Amino acid sequence: MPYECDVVTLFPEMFDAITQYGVTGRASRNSIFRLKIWNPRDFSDNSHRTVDDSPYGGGPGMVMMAGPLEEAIISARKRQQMLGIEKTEVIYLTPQGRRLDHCEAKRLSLSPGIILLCGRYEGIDERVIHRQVDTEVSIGDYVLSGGELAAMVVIDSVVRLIPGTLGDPESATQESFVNGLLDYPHYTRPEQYCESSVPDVLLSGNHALIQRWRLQQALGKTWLKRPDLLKLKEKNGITEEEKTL
Ligand code: 6GU
Repeated sequence: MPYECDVVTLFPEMFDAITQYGVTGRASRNSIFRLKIWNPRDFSDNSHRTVDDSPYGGGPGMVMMAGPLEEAIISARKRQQMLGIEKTEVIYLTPQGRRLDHCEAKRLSLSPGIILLCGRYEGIDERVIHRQVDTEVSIGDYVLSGGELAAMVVIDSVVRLIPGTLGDPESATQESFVNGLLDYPHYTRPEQYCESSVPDVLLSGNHALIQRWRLQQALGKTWLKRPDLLKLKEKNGITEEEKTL
């Protein structure tokens, strides 16, 4: 069964970026995940398909109205229910949410499906959050013009963790953050490039030595660029696999 992603958005076409290209495009074609888009405009109560209105209390910009948004979410819930998914988590993309990290992506990848709610304008009517949203997720401390790019970041980070998405199943376990460290450096042909050569150990054919070198490199790079990650690693201890290196 595919991982079921229902997305509520005013800009359905933006999601072609994940269904048509690269790793997520292949995962979509191979039915590893399925994307179903719900446009709040289709749930508007007037012929102009209005979905926004001015904010109570005044102030700049517009706010997404509760009605069309909630109807779209309810339709998404019903679709997931029909597929046997009972209590689908509804996630609102907002800079006020908890920051997305590998752990959260992993957690979401273990559920059968999610509903992602993308806001536009100044935001959405607070009552939709109270009534329908389970989790608020941010992708970093900056403001985007809407939740769509953030939703695609969530989907990409989740889908690549689903078994079958990546060609080589090892690539998902070798990556940055999976072991709590940054990635090790990569090299390919040519062996000599502008006076710079590939580290000898990678040409040695000694797999144990290569694994050990890669762990050293990952540790060094993490220490230099992201020492905060090492603090976490200290707390969690080294893995059984790392002990063998
Ligand atoms: Cl999830 N949404 C929006 N609109 N802006 C953001 C964000 C999300 N995360 C960081 N900035």
